[in-house]
Amino acid sequence: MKKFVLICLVAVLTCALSLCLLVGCKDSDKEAVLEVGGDVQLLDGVELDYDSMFFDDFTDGVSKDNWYIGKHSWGANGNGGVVPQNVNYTDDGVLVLTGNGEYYTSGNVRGVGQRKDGTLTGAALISKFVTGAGRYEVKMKILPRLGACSAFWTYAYDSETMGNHEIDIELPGGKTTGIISFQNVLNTNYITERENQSQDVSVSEVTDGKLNTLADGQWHTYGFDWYTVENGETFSGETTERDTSLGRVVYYIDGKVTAISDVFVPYYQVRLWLGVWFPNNAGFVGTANFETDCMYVDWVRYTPFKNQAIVEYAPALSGEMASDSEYPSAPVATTLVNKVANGDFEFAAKGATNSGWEYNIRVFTSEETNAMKQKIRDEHPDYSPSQVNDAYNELRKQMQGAAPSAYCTVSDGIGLQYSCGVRVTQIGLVSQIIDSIFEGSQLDFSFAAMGKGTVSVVFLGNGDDMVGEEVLTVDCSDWATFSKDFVAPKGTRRVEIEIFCTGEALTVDDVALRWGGIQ
Ligand SMILES: [Ca+2]
Repeated sequence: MKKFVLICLVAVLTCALSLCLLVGCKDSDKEAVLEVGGDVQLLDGVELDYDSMFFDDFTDGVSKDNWYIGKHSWGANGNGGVVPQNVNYTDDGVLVLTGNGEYYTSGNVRGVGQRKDGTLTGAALISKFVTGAGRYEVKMKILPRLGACSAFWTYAYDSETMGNHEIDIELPGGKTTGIISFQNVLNTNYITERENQSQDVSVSEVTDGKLNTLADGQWHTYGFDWYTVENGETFSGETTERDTSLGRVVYYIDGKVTAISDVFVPYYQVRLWLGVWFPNNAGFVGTANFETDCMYVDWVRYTPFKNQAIVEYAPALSGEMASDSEYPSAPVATTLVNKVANGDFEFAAKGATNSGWEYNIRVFTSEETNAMKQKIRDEHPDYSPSQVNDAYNELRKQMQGAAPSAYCTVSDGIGLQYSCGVRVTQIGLVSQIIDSIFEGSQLDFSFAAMGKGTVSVVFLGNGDDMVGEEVLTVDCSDWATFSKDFVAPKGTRRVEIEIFCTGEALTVDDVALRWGGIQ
């Protein structure tokens, strides 16, 4: 018996020892392997050139020495371009890049592309210096709405060779699955417009579920390491022709590798770009169904690699740039972004129609049905039950056949202090959908109202299934302010604000859903 125990013990120890050796071996292997989901690290033999590092934390605003501010447009489908008015900074050194979506109506910003009304206008900085192989990093909060492309990229175009030397980190991703969301990021490198590799990466997959959405209102560091040559490869930088499999681009978020590309790696000097723009292409980044939101940048860093050849090139500027007087001259204060488009209803005074609000007719509640039938019975005591039903059905048909404008009015003079507001009567339903609000989002909902009804935030999940609801009840004869803080429940992917009347009328103004991100 003792002998048997001893044999077992020896066997267990031997197994444990060999397991340790195996694991140890694997661990040391892993340190040398650069893989998707692993930690970012430099390729063997490559060193960072700290002496030539560029770093900007925007503490003194936007440096005229370092950056151009874009004032032009690009993109096949037309937009308002990128404009200097959308570039700002805070007194604690955060660059604020504003994007105005389809529901922008305030009219102070004018577009410089096909759109002139301020809709689909973004913001971009373009480096005055040129860069090459090296480590590129940006600490930012992306603009968390669909339709706006938050991006960090390098770019040079050579019309003689049709060379398009470009490396992109773009959000939101999802174009390969058709589900555009901030759960994906796009990592793309090009050497010509057609020769590119685009990787549409699920952030959750590469972080083992630690990070599920990048629309979380938190700082993340996005970066890529651009190698023009790897071990065993040679490239002198003196020719514009080369093997398309040379070099490597390693993309990462918060130090975790999201994608690696070893084809179509650029090899020209480029400019560094940073910004938010509107591709106006639903299949690429979704539709910009919002009014205004922001991308925030804490800092940008470029650290060249030592001994990595590059084709020397001075990339032409691809459009007009802001004049010195158009640079932001004083810091701005930032507040939590109001996710509601045109919550003050003042667009009505300007004659705008594409405001984000929708006007519909809702179904009757059972209480309303009962009350209507009772009224018919009271007015016609001689009616049989089927005659009451017929009369009710006729009335319902009439009411539901009307135009929504019979029950939903947006106009001047009915809002707070005689401003513009919205009034809902009978079976009117005023609503607005707000995308990219995920579970755990901290929300502060508020509005002013008068009359009788409800104003709700409905939480929608996959397939727009309702996963929760916050209902605020209004019953007052004069204007009052209503507010409530809450956290988006599990499964939330977007929300809908719904305004119902439950009495004579409900008038609402200054609707705000302020988003504090996911804590
Ligand atoms: Ca108003």
